[in-house]
Amino acid sequence: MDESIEHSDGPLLRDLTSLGFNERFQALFAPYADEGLLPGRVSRVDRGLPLVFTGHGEVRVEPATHLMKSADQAESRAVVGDWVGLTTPDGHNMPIMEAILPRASSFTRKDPGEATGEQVLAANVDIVFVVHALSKEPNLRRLERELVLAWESGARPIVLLTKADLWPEGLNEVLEHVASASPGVDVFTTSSVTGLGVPDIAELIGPGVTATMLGASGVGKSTLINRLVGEEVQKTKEIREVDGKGRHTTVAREMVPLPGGGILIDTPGMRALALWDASDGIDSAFPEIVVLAEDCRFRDCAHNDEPGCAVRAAVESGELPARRLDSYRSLTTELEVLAARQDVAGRSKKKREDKILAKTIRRHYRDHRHH
Ligand SMILES: Nc1nc2c(ncn2[C@@H]2O[C@H](COP(=O)(O)OP(=O)(O)OP(=O)(O)O)[C@@H](O)[C@H]2O)c(=O)[nH]1
Ligand SMILES: [Mg+2]
Ligand SMILES: [Zn+2]
Repeated sequence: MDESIEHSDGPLLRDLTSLGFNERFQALFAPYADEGLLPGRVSRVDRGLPLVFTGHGEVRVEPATHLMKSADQAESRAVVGDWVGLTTPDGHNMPIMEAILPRASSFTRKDPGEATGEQVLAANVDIVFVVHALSKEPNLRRLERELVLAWESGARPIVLLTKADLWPEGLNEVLEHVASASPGVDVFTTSSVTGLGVPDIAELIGPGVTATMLGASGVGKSTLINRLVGEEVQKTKEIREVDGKGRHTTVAREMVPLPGGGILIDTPGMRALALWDASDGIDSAFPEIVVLAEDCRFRDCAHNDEPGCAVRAAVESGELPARRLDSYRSLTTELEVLAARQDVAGRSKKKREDKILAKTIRRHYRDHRHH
C-alpha cells in the first residue's frame, strides 16, 4: 500500500480545523510551514510508529532520528492528539515526523513500569470524561483520583455516569454522592441502550473539540463512542469474570472523529492510575479543602492534630465529610512519596492554565461559604 502523503486521499480526507487545528496550533506551526512541513494530528501509535491524520488522508509515519535520540522522552515521543510536522524526503515512502508542536494540555500518569517515570497518555485534549457505570454505586475514591489526573491535564473534567438503564430507581441519591466527590465539575448521565443523554455528550464535543475518557474496563466507553458515531467503529464486549489478562476490550488509545466534527479518544480501561506531579490537580479537585485551609493557624498545616486547624474543625462541625479529608490526605501523601523519590533538579516545571481555573473555582467556593 502506498502511504506517502501525496497519494493517500479519498475517504480518509479530513478537515484539519474540525480536527482541532485552531489558531493557536496554526501559529505554532507557521515556522514549520515555512520549512515546507505538512501539519497532521497523531490518531494512534503502534510500536512507536504514529498514525497521522493530515489534510490529505491518514498516513503511517516514522519519527525523525533527532526525536528518537532526544533524552526528553515526554516531549519527543508523539502521543495520541499531538500536532506534528511531516516531510517526505526524496526516495522515502514513509513520511518522516520532524517536529512535535508544544502541547496545550497533556494527560499524564506515573509510568506503571518505572519508579519515577512520567507517561504521557494523550495530548491537546479539551475535555476529560471521567466515566463510571451505574451498574453499581460508583467508587468515589477512584472517582476522586481520576478527577485529580483530569484536572492536572489542563483539560476540563466532566463526570459521565453510563448505563443509567441499569440503575434500579431514583438517581437523586447517587447523584448527590457523586457531586460531593466532584465539586465544580459537571455530571452527565447516559445510557447507550436507551440513548438517554447521548445527544448532550455529542453537543459537548463540537467541531474542533477533543475529548477523551478515563474509566475502568467495561464501563461502556467504546459502546458510547459507537452510539455517538452511529455505527460499530470500536469493538465492545461483555464484561468477563476477572481473569487477570485479556480483560480489556480496547487495547490502544485511538482518536475517533465524530459526525458532529469533534474528536473522542477511546482509551483502554486503566487499573494503575498513579499520580504524577499532580499538586495543582489535587488543589483543583479539592477546592473546598484548599479554601478551608486558608483559615488554619499554620500555613503548612497538614490537618492532622495541629492546633487551630480549620479543616478538622469543619469535619467536626459536619461542614466537610470526613471521607473528603481522608481522600485528600492519601492523595497528598502519594505525591509526597513520589516527590521524595524524584531527583528534584530533574523535575518538570510545567505550569498550566488550570492554575487560573483552580483559582476561579476556589473563589466560587469561598463566596459560596461566606454568603
Ligand atoms: N445496560 C447497559 N450496558 C452497556 C451500556 N454501555 C455499555 N454496555 C455494555 O457494557 C459492556 C462493556 O462495554 P464496552 O463499551 O466494551 O466497555 P469499555 O469501557 O470500552 O471497556 P474497555 O475497552 O475494556 O476499557 C458491553 O457488554 C456493553 O454492551 C449501557 O448504557 N447500558
Ligand atoms: Mg473499550
Ligand atoms: Zn489544617
